[in-house]
Amino acid sequence: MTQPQPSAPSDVRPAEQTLVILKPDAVRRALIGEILRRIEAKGYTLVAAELRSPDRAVLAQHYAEHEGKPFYEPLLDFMSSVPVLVAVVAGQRVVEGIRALAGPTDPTTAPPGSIRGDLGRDWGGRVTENLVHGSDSPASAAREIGLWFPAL
Ligand code: IDP
Ligand code: MG
Repeated sequence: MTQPQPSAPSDVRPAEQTLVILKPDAVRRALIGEILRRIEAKGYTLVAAELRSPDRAVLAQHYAEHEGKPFYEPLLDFMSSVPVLVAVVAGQRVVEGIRALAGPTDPTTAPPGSIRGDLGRDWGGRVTENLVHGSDSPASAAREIGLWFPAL
């Protein structure tokens, strides 16, 4: 009887990478382990992870698309309030996979089962605290990984 042959590496689509940030509320609430557990349980791979106290300049570049919005300055203040866990995560279609795991921006209405839906809520502040950042497209992922991990 013939055994099934293992797939040749050429049968596997190349892995994609995305930038994930566990934001100050995740760090403060000691949810780093729980959030990384969900990412690993989904099957994605950590390529890099580091606790960082980012410069305001890095945060300004990271959130450049939001410059001028009412929550922009509070967002930068919030993101520099406590060290954040910045990570590069890899896997096929990981950009959309991490966005799905995180759930939509508003934690009050984010579906149960998602990180924001299960673990987040409205705390009444000027910034929506929603625990986790994930790049919103492969192009954003490449830009953000280049910003946070220029050596990768
Ligand atoms: P995303 O993190 O789901 O991609 P974005 O629209 O890119 O959401 O916004 C970046 C971050 O800015 C959000 O995750 C949240 O922390 C904050 N934010 C977005 N919209 C608002 C708002 O209307 N009020 C307060 N904070 C906001
Ligand atoms: Mg975004």
